Amino acid sequence: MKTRTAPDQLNTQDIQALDSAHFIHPFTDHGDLAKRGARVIVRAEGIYVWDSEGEKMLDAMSGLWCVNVGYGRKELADAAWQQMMTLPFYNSFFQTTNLPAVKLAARLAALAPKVDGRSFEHVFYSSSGSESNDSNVRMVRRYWDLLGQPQRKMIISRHNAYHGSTMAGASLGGMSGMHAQGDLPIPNITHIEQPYYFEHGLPGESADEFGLRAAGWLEEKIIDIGADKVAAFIAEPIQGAGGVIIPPASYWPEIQRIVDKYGILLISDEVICAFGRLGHWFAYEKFGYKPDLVTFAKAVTSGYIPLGGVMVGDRVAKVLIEKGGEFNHGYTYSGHPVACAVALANLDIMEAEQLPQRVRGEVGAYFAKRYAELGDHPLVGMTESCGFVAGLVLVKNRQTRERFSADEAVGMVCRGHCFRNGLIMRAVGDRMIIAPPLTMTHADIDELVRLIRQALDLTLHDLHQKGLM
Ligand code: PXG
Repeated sequence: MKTRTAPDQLNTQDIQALDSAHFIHPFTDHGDLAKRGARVIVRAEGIYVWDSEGEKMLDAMSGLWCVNVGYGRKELADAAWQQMMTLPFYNSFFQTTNLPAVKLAARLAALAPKVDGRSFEHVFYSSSGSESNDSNVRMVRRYWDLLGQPQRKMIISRHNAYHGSTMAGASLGGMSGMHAQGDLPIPNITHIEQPYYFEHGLPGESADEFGLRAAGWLEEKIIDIGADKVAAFIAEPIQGAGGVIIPPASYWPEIQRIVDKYGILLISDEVICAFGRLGHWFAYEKFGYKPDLVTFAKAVTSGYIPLGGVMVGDRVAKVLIEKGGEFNHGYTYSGHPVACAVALANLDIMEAEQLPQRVRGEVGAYFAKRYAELGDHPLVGMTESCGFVAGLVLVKNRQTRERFSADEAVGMVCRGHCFRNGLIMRAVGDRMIIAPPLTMTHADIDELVRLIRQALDLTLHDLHQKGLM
């Protein structure tokens, strides 16, 4: 029987039943969820979230790679409230604009570092990373059309990349499971292999040798397709959803050499990596490359309200603006005043607390050192981190690097132990990954590492019991 009770009077089972009856979740097997019942998250403060049973969990994933300033920031709620009372919404289609959108665009332009005189003076707004990457496809195609090279249509991406879940986003992404369900990729998108040294490095090959070889796959693909047909290369600085795949130092400079050589556009998808996550406002600065377009979302508002967009570099902006006339593309919420006001308040916090500097400095170094200590655990094949993202590989045998098979689902076993013991950590196959809030103190980092080690111990015990080790 359906009852209409105030939500705060519902108990966990009631909420789970309603959830199961009415809410289709993203990336979820609903048959399985119905059996288990969803975990109901009810509140959050700092680096912790609480569920409806009162369990407290350290959120080492910052929500979903986005709550960079941590939870409970009153300044962000105040900014939203004030903007809603002043101008909750107005569109920016018909030669109108609004103050928060203008201020934010100018602020982002000032934060984006110039490389070799190339700068980012323009911003195109959306409400998510997926939409932003759809906009990238539109902008890239328009750019080449306007330059009289409409045959330059092909966008090259990488296997195991994540660029979103819309038709173009999922096509740009390299997730085979997503392609299989939607007749994807859409035409004119192709993929090369990812720069994952642990998986694709050859015996005796150094990480830097591998990085050059992996970048070389781009050049091979360009030659294969014909350089005059290639529009752009898109990549995450570090692959996030793919499992925190950190490319060797030699990779990005070689990619830059290749895109320059063939004149193709470079799109840096920084939905995860921007806004301090790697110790810089934008991640291309960390790796020293020169993108033409930069995708952002998530931490631009620390996830408090949806906002995304594209930083449009001079090369593309000049053509779109000077030659383009009307660009037939945009969203109702492009430049949403409340989202932009929250983003401005979020950037204020990041600047006042010097969060990128913290991550790049002593706190980041402490995080890297403590995280690396997990590498001595009998289940861990290797650890790696960069700024405030980190991953480790669970292996059967540290000496031989023997991996678990996919059906042993070792990551999910470990993730289960994390949840039950007050830690939110993400599993991607046999990789366990984290992206904690940038506000973590030394004590928080100690607690995080203690909880991870505890989950690893419990996983090891579990595997022994099941005879899998
Ligand atoms: N690009 C990148 C690099 C991302 O990480 C998107 C685009 C799409 O953003 P939206 O806002 O449309 O979701 C993302 C999103 C995971 C996970 O399981 C990661 C993302 C989204 C959902 C799950 O790690 N990243």
